[in-house]
Amino acid sequence: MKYLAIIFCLGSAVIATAFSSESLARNAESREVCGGKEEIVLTEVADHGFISSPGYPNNYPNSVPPGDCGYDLVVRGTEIDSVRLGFLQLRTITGDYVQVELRDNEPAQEWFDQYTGTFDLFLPELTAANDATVFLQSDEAGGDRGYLAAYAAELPYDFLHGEIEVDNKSGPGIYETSFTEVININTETGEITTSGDVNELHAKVQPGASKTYGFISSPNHPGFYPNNENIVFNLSGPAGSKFALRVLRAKFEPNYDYVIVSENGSTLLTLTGLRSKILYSDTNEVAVNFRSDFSNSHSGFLIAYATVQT
Ligand SMILES: *[C@@H]1O[C@H](CO)[C@@H](O)[C@H](O)[C@H]1NC(C)=O
Ligand SMILES: *[C@@H]1O[C@H](CO)[C@@H](O)[C@H](O)[C@H]1NC(C)=O
Ligand SMILES: *[C@@H]1O[C@H](CO)[C@@H](O)[C@H](O)[C@H]1NC(C)=O
Ligand SMILES: [Ca+2]
Ligand SMILES: [Ca+2]
Repeated sequence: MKYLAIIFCLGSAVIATAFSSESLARNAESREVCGGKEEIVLTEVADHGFISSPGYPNNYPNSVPPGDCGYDLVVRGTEIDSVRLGFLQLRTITGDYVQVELRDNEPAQEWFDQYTGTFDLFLPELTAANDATVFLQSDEAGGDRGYLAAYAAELPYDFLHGEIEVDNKSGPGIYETSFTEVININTETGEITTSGDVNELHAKVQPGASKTYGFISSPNHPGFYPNNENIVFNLSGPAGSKFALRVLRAKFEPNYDYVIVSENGSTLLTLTGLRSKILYSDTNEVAVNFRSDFSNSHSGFLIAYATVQT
């Protein structure tokens, strides 16, 4: 009786049919915590976002049963067939865990991983699969921040595997722009400003559900970026915080187009060609500089950023 009332409140046919009647009864308690797993469908027009444990960045609740506070990431595009998943923070304590399930078709394979502990600086690798399930389970006492993860559909095959064009440029790249666009992203106030065209800002920064995290990308991503770009994404967070940056996609003309991530004037990471990576800053200020020269472009980058309190 109790669980029927809760399903009625949710009004979601998808959640109701995802469980057999036995599992509904078993999960009735859990529905008071999260209401079951949420299905997230990735398509060509809705292909990236964030998932987190309940309450993140505050501590997750106690007594969350397995499978309740979770997400099923399902790819249903005509040109895309898998999802990339990258954690930006992952912290649980003994008795609690985050479970990650990855499934592939052709050949059919499944992987399960459970994470208990503090994974700052040692986050799991970026993974890709046809679909993914992520959920948190907790026991009756004690908790931590839980997790924040970014996901993005893998780009269509041609984008991923197509040759990176290298023309007969023999000298250094020529950067014909004198204008540097500075985009200031403040994760304390939530303010995002640009010295460039504010109407074009949405093509380079997409805030997440919280002001403390979001995505930055090359202009027009996953379309090809323009030549002669020079953009500095200036990320600043509250005193004492750090930034986690998760590179979900990166494809550039090698050597001539690139992203440099720096902190207080020192380079933390250079991205050119094709590469994926997670990194943490030491401080609350990070600059991400994207540059392209006068010719040849690619799909560019998609980076998830998050202010994390450790
Ligand atoms: C490649 O070289 C040819 C012959 O030297 C030249 O005509 C052409 O403009 C070059 N292409 C590029 C993109 O530099
Ligand atoms: C980057 O942001 C910080 C903090 O808001 C600010 O002090 C600094 O001037 C900004 N840098 C640029 C190049 O605008
Ligand atoms: C930034 O670099 C300067 C010069 O290298 C150094 O004196 C300063 O302590 C650094 N600041 C931080 C916050 O690391
Ligand atoms: Ca616990
Ligand atoms: Ca180029």
